[in-house]
Amino acid sequence: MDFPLIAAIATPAGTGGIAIIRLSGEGSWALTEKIFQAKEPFSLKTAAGFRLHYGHIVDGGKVYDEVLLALMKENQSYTREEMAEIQCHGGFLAARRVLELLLAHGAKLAQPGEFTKRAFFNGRIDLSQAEAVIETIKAMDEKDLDFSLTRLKGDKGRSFLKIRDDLVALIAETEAVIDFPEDGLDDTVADTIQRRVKSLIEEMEGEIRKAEEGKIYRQGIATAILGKTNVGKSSLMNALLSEERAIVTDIPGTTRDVIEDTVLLSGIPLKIKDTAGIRETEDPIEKIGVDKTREAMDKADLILFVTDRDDGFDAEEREIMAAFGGKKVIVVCNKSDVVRYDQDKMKAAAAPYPVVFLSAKEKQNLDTLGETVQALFMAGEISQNSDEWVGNLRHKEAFLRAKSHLQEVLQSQEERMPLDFQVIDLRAALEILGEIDGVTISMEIIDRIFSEFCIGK
Ligand SMILES: Nc1nc2c(ncn2[C@@H]2O[C@H](COP(=O)(O)OP(=O)(O)OP(=O)(O)O)[C@@H](O)[C@H]2O)c(=O)[nH]1
Ligand SMILES: [Mg+2]
Repeated sequence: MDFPLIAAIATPAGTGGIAIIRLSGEGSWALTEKIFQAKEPFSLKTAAGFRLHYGHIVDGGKVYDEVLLALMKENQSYTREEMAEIQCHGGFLAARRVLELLLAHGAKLAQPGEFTKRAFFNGRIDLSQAEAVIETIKAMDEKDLDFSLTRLKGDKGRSFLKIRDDLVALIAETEAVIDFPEDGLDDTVADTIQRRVKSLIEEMEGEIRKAEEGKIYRQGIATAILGKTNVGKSSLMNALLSEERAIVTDIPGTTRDVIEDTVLLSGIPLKIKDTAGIRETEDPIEKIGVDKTREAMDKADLILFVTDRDDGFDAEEREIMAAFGGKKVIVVCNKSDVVRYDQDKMKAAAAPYPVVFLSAKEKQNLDTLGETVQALFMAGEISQNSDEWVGNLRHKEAFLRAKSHLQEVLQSQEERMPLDFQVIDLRAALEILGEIDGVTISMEIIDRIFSEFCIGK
């Protein structure tokens, strides 16, 4: 494809050692030749790719900056186009001036993500790799970074490729039965299709779960610590953070405002909110706090419900618990250093929620809480195998749609519809899987993906 010559500053604005300006497209080298004065004589004709050339950016006798110039040949660059990168002095002005000069000489300012988009259109990377570029840049957590880097390598994972291969094989075989009906659609054929579709559905569910787990590593689990006043919510927050973040006193109603921070518990990031203890109160400030607590509860993916009574929950607590709905909840029986819990009784009262007995003050048994979170949110596979490809939410959504087509196949079978109908759904599922690496995808989705990029990438 023929794209115009583009340029952009690839480093963030602000003070820094160097700033890098990128150029991509046919004519990149010729344009730099117009404004670059090399220290050592060099010619574009003989210049090697991937080498730095020292010199100055000069135009009309005016020196713009002292720079290093890197040249990359077509097919040997990030975009697969001819590229140049100019390393000039950091800070806002130097790079800005050089960029403006390039624009004055005919380069177009690059859109966000345009370099990576070209790498995609020019066939160097697939769509899932392009997404991995942005996810690598945005990664906030080691594990998240590992996932993105695996995807960036283009390694889609054996599981994904196997699903696709199995589906292709199934389509081919089903179509063969349609083309040679003399072989007949007997029950064994139907059974085979059913068995294979079911196993494909299972494998897709595995991918969906992994993508969800990936989201947890990307964004953290939104967690709210809830409970009555004085049960030790702020103490639990502090224990998890290993710092005295929230004020702890023996006066009920100490916490008035929601305090938020992020902790890693058994390697899982939690975005924790410590909240005001829930109770009926006439104090207007505390009332606002309690309202905020309810809001935090609504937004949470995980609730840590703290209690310190050894004889089950009281009426007030049961009222709070009734509002949990379908959320994931762990009941934390705190102060286990002084409270003598009847563990079986507490577990029975808390059912169906799991119970952890711990002491926030003495920092006892916090690991068990981590293990319980892990059991609730992780299938346990990816946490052990960080090499595994983990798709993002767009991939998850694609697997969900593909899966629903496979369910249609089972439905058609049950209704004894002709095989042609089943093939239509199998093909639809395959087409949706193609969206994951961009083999079959609309411009609209491509634009949406690249709109998240920064300029210069
Ligand atoms: N012995 C013991 N005391 C604890 C433990 N956790 C908290 N406490 C004490 O319980 C009291 C209340 O603790 P906080 O952490 O302020 O309780 P809270 O739930 O945040 O209270 P409010 O913010 O008022 O709702 C303090 O005196 C803590 O020292 C624990 O594990 N063991
Ligand atoms: Mg508190």
